[in-house]
Amino acid sequence: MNGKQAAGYLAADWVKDGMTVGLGTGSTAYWAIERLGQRVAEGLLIQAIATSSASEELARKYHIPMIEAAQVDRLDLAIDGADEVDHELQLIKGGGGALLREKLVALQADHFIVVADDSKKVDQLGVFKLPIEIVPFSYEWTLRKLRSLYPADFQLRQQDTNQLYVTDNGNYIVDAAFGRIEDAALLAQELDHVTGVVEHGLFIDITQTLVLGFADGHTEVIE
Ligand code: ABF
Repeated sequence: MNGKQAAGYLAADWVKDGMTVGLGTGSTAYWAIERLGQRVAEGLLIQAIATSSASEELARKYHIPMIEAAQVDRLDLAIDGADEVDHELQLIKGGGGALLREKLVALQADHFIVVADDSKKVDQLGVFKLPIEIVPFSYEWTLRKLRSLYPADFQLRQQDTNQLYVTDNGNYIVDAAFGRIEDAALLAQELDHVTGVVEHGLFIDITQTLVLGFADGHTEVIE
């Protein structure tokens, strides 16, 4: 069992009968969904919403009962991966492009659990490029605005050489190379106020539990 699987499997144990659960995206959340599927087959009664079509498909494959996100007013628990996590459990997410739905799901959850292998743990956020979702309308203006505000390198994410990446919500992603983010909470607040920015991958004060998995299969729980 590798670190991602160990973390995903352990996090799935937090789920109890009767819960409404948010299912994350990525190769670590994958294992949590698989383990939940096994538990559902053993009789666990839950309902779930997913942060991406890939996770929804996986959950359906495991016969996890799925409901519409719009039918949910709160979630008991959500489990998702991360691209970076610091000592205060602040995160960069969105490498997979699903940050908007991931943040909506995380914010609705009474308990948000991040699953990651130990390579995601950092002293300071920012080596991983921060994904920023922007609306296509006047996107060049939004990009110029971001460049005028920060000395970081901002690149529109490409799907391939001729095509921009488009999110599940029909928006574009800008990947911002900050290097080191000195004050992630402040940057998050500032980005919240840039017109044209829909959402960004800084998840500040949202995580209650980090389940970290290591290559030898052992896990560490940080709260
Ligand atoms: C999602 O998947 C993201 O927010 C993050 O970009 C990514 C982490 O993926 P993995 O677990 O595959 O490293 O949770």
